[in-house]
Amino acid sequence: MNPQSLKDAFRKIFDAEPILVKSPGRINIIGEHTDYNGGLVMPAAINKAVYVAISKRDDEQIQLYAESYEEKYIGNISAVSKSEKAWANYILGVVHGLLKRGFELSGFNLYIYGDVPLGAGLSSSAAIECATAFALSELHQLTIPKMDLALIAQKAEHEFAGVNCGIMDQFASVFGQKDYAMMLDCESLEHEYIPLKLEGYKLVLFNTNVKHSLSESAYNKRREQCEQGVAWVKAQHPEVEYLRDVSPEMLSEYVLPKDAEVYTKCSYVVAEIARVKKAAAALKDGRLAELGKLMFETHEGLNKAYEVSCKELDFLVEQVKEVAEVLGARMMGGGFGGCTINIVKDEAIDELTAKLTQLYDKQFGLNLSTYVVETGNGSQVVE
Ligand code: GAF
Repeated sequence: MNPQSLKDAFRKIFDAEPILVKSPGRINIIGEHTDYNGGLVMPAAINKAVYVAISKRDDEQIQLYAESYEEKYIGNISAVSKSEKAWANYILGVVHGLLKRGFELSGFNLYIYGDVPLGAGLSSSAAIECATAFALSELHQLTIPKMDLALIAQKAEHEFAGVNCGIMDQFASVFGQKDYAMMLDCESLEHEYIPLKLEGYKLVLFNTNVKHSLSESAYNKRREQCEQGVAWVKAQHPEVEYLRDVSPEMLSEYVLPKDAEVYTKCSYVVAEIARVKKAAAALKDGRLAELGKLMFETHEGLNKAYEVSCKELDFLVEQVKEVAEVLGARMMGGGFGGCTINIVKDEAIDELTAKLTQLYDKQFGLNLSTYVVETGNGSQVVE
């Protein structure tokens, strides 16, 4: 849907003139499950986004319309609480967060549409939250700093969607820049834009089109395991706040004797943070083969140690391991489904896609979707 037809659709439903904003989905090149450990991540925003058209109302009502579900939600600004409609919760969580921070909001009409594939690990939920936060800020001229928009959006995910996520997805959605990846320090929130120069290669996503039900509970459990590991180290080293402050030696000394599983999970995170540093240097120097190798290592860690992969993702990574034109591949995002991210030589993309599609269908009887990544800009007003 183009911006004009989106605005038309809004006018038809709400009989009012909207402001239109958008906020993109994201990829992550490397740095998985490190964000909530105060570690490093390297995401980029993509050119698929969630669009929010919005206008003020004269009353206190909140009227939401989701294009993809053809469904309406009606509530009131003075009594914002969780809804049975999962899609509405991402929006309501943001409204709740803004009110809690003392921002005054009027009633509003909101129309939501997006082309970020759902459940594909491309952060459609963060894109909804960030688009909503940005739209409400623009509508009420709140001039909320960008980082606060991302933090409010993250809080909405915690409180209204029940996932104790880190800041990576919301950060990427708000701060993305076309042709750049970002290396974000999730403790200090300092970040650096790194040109995504892939010289003859492209980032390709293969979407398993599965999302195993484990994903949310396992995500929260992993976070708890990491926090447990930190608590054991902290008892001896009070200065330690996150796993990013912990060394492999500390894990062997204080965590391994307590719980081998927690040790394995924490060790993956500590190793992954070190890999992001190496990957950033490799990307800056154009050493793509090295970057690719690190991505394969990340997958190995996510599969064997962190245990957030699944057979479909493993299959797709395994199939490209010996393909010379693929420099690296790994599962991307929280896990248990969604996409793999691959660095693939331009000329090889079509043939590889055809081959993998066939193999994936044969193995699982499932359709494989492919996206050749194009990066995009973060939250913005659309004229
Ligand atoms: C999900 C979460 F939302 C992110 O915060 C991040 O932890 C990611 O999984 C794993 O790296 O996308």
